[in-house]
Amino acid sequence: MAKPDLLQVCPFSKPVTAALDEAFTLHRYFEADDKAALLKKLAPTTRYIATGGHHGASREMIEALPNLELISSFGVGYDAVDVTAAKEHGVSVTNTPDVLNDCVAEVTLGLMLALCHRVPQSDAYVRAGRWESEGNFPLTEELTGKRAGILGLGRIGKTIAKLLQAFNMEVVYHGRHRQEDQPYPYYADLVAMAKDVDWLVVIAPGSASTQGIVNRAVMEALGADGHLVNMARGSLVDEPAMIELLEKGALGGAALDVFAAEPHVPERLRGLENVVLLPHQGSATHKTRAAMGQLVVKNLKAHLAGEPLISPVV
Ligand code: NAP
Ligand code: 8YV
Repeated sequence: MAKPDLLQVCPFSKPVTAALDEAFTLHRYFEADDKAALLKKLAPTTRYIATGGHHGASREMIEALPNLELISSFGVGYDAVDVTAAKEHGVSVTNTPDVLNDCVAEVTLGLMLALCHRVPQSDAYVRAGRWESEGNFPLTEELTGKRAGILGLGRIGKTIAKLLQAFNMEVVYHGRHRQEDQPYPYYADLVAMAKDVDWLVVIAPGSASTQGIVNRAVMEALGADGHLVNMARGSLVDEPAMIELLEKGALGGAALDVFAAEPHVPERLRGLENVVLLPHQGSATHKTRAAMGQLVVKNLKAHLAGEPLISPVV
């Protein structure tokens, strides 16, 4: 029997590609010179899309494939998939939750430690021979005993909270709902929380409701001694306001894994001393990316076998 067609929106690792290739006939959208022609050719038969968190699936793509049944997306954040269009057309969407919680939390702590202990700067100091020529590096801050506010106490937020507690940090959180089963104090108001914390850790999804949620008022409340950590999406933070506040010292520092227009990072931000910048590394380990890839494949194969989806979001 012929394998069903699958539109592959972006490249995947070799094992994921091989596993997809076993069960589907792959059509590589990212390699097609004439993308509209490829969609037209696939329209009568294609029920599956496999995509990535950065590439997603647009309304145009969804509507070009009238037989589409499932979009399997790599990454827990699926903000690049037009879920409104998917719902309208009865198309299911899956993501890759949970398997990346530990990795993203670990990278978050790494960024926070790097920012407060000025790890990139002190490493550069040693490499430049300045320890020997100029003496000891200036004293730094530490995490121990500080208060952290988590914006988005979900799967990853809770994992981060546990690690912060190992540093004797006090954890509080903001979300749309109070979570009665959680031991941490809840703030219904984000500005109020920002005023009360030393670190604001952003780990809520990119969505219409979170667009620009970390605005100027929030960052001013965090203040000159406060630190912003963005592990979520660039869309949650007013990036121009953040840069301006960091430049004039009205915001103490920022540890950033995500940006408004990735992979572009504004030159003014790259020039600052009070920031640590990562190229969206939250889940970027061999182990975690392999587990995410397996979940992309498992969801597709479950649907193919007529079994329930493993991690549906729509
Ligand atoms: P999750 O389990 O769905 O948790 C999301 C949390 O955000 C929930 O606690 C939710 O609480 C809160 N939230 C949602 N909308 C909100 C709003 N409008 N205002 C305030 N809080 C809101 O998600 P997760 O698995 O932890 O992942 C979170 C996000 O992290 C992903 O969507 C992705 O964008 C990002 N991420 C980034 C990386 C990276 O590499 N940097 C890796 C993985 C994930 P309420 O419902 O109570 O509001
Ligand atoms: C990935 C992420 O880098 O899972 C997410 O939401 O942001 C990261 O794990 C990305 O989605 C890969 O496409």
